[in-house]
Amino acid sequence: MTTPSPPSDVDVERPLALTAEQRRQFDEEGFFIVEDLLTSEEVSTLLDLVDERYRGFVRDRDLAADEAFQMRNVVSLDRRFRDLIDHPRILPYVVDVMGSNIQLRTSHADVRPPQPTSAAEHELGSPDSFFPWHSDGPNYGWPLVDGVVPFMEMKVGLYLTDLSKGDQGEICVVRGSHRRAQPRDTDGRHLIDADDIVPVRVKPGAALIWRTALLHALRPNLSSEPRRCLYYGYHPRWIRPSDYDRQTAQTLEGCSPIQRQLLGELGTGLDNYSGDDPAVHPVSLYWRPTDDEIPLAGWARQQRELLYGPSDAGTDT
Ligand SMILES: O=C(O)CCC(=O)C(=O)O
Repeated sequence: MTTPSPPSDVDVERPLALTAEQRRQFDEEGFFIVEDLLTSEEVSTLLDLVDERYRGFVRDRDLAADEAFQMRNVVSLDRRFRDLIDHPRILPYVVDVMGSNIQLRTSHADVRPPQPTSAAEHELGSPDSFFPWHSDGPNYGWPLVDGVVPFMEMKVGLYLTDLSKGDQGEICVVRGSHRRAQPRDTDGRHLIDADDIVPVRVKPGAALIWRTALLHALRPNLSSEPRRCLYYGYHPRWIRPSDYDRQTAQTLEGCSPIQRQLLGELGTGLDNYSGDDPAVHPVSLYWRPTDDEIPLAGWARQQRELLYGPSDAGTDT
């Protein structure tokens, strides 16, 4: 199979952050890892924040103290979660792989407290395990091309606890599964070559940049520490987000134009989604945005000029 083509506003020749090897891994294997993407101070702040919010949910929703819990749309819970959407060390990777006409599809914090050893009795990711193999997608599925999901979205996983030793609740991905049809046997078990399973064993502060079409599952957390991590998913603006329709005024308050874009608004702060002449010539600003509406495009161009000097190619919008 040939390497999937990137979206057209991805400038493969002049990346903002991606190395050639990361580009290859992302296309062929579906993921790459960036160690130490977050500083230890950032990790510690985010851990405190996740713990504080988790305690609140345990209290308000009467969760069992050892219950795994996923907090969704965390950008609306705290500015510090919100401000990760355009973190200066993350955004260049996101733009390199998805281009600039993008927005946030989802943001979540996942807490997985220690589990009993019985959690390891089921085969990794089997339908009867605590976290079966799946790839992310909407109900009724993505469109398929020759049985394969085209490139629709990516996620950044940010790991806040140690996952380097194994059986600490680490995510496992099936290398290259985004490029194949995903057959199952008659019991619904995914047919996976064990050699393709990659446990993401990393230290706190590492990031996983991955195509969500990859099959993924979790190892049990048999350590004594709850596993905490964050995921930020991005996709083109002409797809609908999963965590929100419109973010609240409170979440949008004080956002930069780029943050407004990433939160599903227009960078201008205006509400004219059908264009300026909707009665005669409606034009969706999801489809036909300008640089003002998607300020990420101009930002990307500026960053490339700083890195590579001026170009008249104009490839990023
Ligand atoms: O790492 C996790 O807890 C779950 C990750 C996952 O399934 C996802 O982000 O889609």
